[in-house]
Amino acid sequence: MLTFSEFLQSRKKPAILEQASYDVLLHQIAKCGQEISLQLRRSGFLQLGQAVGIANVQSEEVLALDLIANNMLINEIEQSGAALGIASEEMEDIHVYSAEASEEEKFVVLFDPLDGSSNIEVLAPVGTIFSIYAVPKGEALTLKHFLQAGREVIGAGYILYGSSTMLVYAEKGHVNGFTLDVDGIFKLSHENIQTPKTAHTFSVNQASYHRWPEAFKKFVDWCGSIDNKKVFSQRYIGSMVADFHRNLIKGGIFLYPPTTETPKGRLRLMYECIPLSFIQHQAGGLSTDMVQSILDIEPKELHQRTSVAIGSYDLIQKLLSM
Ligand code: P6P
Repeated sequence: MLTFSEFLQSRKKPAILEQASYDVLLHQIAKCGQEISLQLRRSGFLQLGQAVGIANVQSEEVLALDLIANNMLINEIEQSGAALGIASEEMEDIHVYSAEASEEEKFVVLFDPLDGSSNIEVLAPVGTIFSIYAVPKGEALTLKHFLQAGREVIGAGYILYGSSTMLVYAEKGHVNGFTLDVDGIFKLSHENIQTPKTAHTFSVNQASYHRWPEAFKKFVDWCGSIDNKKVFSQRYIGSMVADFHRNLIKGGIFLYPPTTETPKGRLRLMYECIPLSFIQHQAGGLSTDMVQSILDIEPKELHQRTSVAIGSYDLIQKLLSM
C-alpha cells in the first residue's frame, strides 16, 4: 500500500507546489494527526474531553485536547518552513510566523484543530480540518492572504478520528483517503474518492425545523415523503466532519440551515465549510449557502458564519429547486 509520503512524491503536482516545502507542510499536519489520534485513544484516562475553564473566540468552552491539538498544529506547521502563518478556529487573530516577504512561494494554513470536540467524552468521532492558500512571493503576510475564497484553495483535508483514523486530502482534481495503520503510518486506502451523484441519506439537526427557511423545510419534507420510491435515512452525529465523511463516501447531503436565532448560519466559513466544500467539489459533489457555491463566497472576516448544504450533486440541485 502506498504511504501518504509515497503518494505525495508520485502525484502530478501543479507548478505552484513544485518546491518540496509544501509537502513537508503536509507531512507535519499528518504527524499531528497521528499524535492526536494516540491522545484520543487514551482521552478517558487523561480527561482530555474536560473543559479547561476558558471560552474561545466562538464563546465555546475550550477542552483540554482542543488546546493540545491547537498548539501542536501551530508548532509543527511552523517547523515545515513552508508557512508564513496560520489561523485557527480556536484563536481570535492570525498567528504570524514571519512578517517578512519571501523570495519563494509560501503558504498559510487555516484549521479547526478538533471539530466536534464536545463529542470526545462520549466517544463519538471528531476531526481536524485544514485548508491551505498560497502567499505570492515578494508579498508580506497580511489578513487578506487568509480571507481568500474557497476557489483559491491549494489543498484541503481533514483527519477523522473515528472507528479508525483517516486522513482525507484533496488538491484540484483529486481526493484520496489514507488510513492510519498500526505502525503509525498513513496508507492509501481510498483512491480517487468520488461521491455518488445521488443517494438517500440526509444529515441535519431536525430539532430546529420550525426555525428554518421554507426551502429547507420543503426539502426535508420531500425526503420523508411517502411518494418517494426510495425511503430516505436520516443520520446526524453532531460532528460535521464525521457526517461529511459518510456522505463523501456513500452519498448524501449535510444541511446546517440558517435559523431565526442564527440568520447568517452557525457553522464557520473558513474553518469548516470552505475546506469541506473544496473537498466535496473535487469528489464530484456540490455545496451552497442557497445563494452561491460556498467556494464563491468572498470572506470578509476570519470567524464568519454561513449556512451550508453540501453533498451529492442531485440532492443539492433538488434542495435548490425547492
Ligand atoms: P448542533 C460541532 O460543534 C459543530 O460545529 C459541527 O461539527 C456540527 O455539525 C455542529 O456543530 C452541530 O451543531 O447545533 O446540531 O449541535
